[in-house]
Amino acid sequence: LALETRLRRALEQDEFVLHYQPLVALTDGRIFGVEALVRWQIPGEGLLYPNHFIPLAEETGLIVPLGEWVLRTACARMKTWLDAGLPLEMLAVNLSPRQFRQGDLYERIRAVLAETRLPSRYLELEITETALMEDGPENETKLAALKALGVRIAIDDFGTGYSSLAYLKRFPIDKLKIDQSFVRDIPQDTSNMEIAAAIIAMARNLKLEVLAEGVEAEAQLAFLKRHGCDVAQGYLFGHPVAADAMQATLEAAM
Ligand code: G
Ligand code: G
Ligand code: MN
Ligand code: NA
Repeated sequence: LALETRLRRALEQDEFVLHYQPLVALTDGRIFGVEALVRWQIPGEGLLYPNHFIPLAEETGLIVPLGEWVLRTACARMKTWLDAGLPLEMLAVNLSPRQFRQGDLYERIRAVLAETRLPSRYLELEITETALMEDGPENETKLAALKALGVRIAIDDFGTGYSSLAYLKRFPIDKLKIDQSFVRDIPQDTSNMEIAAAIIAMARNLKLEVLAEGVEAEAQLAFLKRHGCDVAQGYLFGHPVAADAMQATLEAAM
């Protein structure tokens, strides 16, 4: 079967799963949040990672129902974790460019929050620079509406998109997520170190939170801390894992 047909059927047959990766505060090392990351559990086969199916889902529009499933599933899980008393402050969910373009995005997000009874302040939407830069003016209104709803906005893969930086002062953004390509070769790659340090400094001056992605080594962590990075994510702290495993980790840390 063509991948598109399989993808469509997978959605009907509930073959997607969410993994969760810890978001860690660098001040005290605490897991304060999680990012939901989708995987495709093909029956009888292994887990398929998003790089293998998100682009096609985006192209075919299947990302809209898939993204809605991700949002609903992640919000519902977050609600059970909060009800269980786990000390989480944030759930991050990725929005694809096509999802962000939906005219009724605000209504859809509000509906999922109402349905799952997750207070909006716990939800952070991750949007890439590229998505934000498409179509311009109405995006400002769209983000303002989402902010008024109480959700938070993060720029994912910051530094890799085509952007003018001017949007940082126009748009109501809460957080920059420094792309892992700038973190990967710290402390060998001095250009990456300059870029990471500059993004952290800029974010702090603009009163934005800043998260470093892809932190794998103690030397990277030390560098990020020294430069005043708030929060981080990466294999050093934890891989993305299934919901039950994430819950066990969170319970053990209580
Ligand atoms: O773990 P990782 O392989 O999950 O993710 C690879 C890429 O897929 C990242 O760019 C990530 O943002 C994207 N991705 C993961 N989960 C989702 C999702 O639920 N929706 C969208 N749109 N992208 C996702
Ligand atoms: O684009 P986005 O930031 O949503 O995607 C996060 C991606 O980065 C996922 O594929 C996730 O599995 C991956 N990831 C998370 N932590 C690390 C890390 O420490 N190293 C590497 N190489 N990838 C990571
Ligand atoms: Mn992300
Ligand atoms: Na990223």
